[in-house]
Amino acid sequence: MTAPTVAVIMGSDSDLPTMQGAIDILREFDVPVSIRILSAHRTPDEMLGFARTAADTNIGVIIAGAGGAAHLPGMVASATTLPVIGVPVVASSMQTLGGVDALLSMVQMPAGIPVATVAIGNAKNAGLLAIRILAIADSGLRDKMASYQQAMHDTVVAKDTNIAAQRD
Ligand code: RP5
Repeated sequence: MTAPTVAVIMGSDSDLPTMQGAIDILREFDVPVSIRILSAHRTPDEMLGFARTAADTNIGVIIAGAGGAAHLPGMVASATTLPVIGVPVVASSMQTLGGVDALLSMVQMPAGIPVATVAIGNAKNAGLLAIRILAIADSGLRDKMASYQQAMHDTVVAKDTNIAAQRD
């Protein structure tokens, strides 16, 4: 069986610089990524077509980023059984409310249709959460995640040692 893919979808190519954070960390962990531009408002048929068939493909987790009236993650979640992680984007090409508009659109889902929403612009955490979900059934990925966390730990300890040397 081939390794599950994480689908990174976004409402516009203007979201790509933000969503790159998810793509980069997934590639760092050697997780296969498929990238799509699917707009809940501009290409609703394509978005629903994707969502309705995603669970029948090799996709294991969907990461969906959008800005403004960000309905993409919620609408996709309504038409799939796969876990959906939402990334609120600060839309670059329109007047926005600093991403709070997108955050509230994603996080205030009605009971029954969950979207696991990360912080505004924090696509990296969406990627890491997707990896943790896939790691439930993949011990190799679990080991990589443990190493990643250990490296972060060691970095902070080194910084603490360094700052202590300057302080004392
Ligand atoms: C949303 O509208 C997209 O996710 C994007 O963040 C925002 C603006 O899109 P563009 O006008 O830049 O294509 O649907």
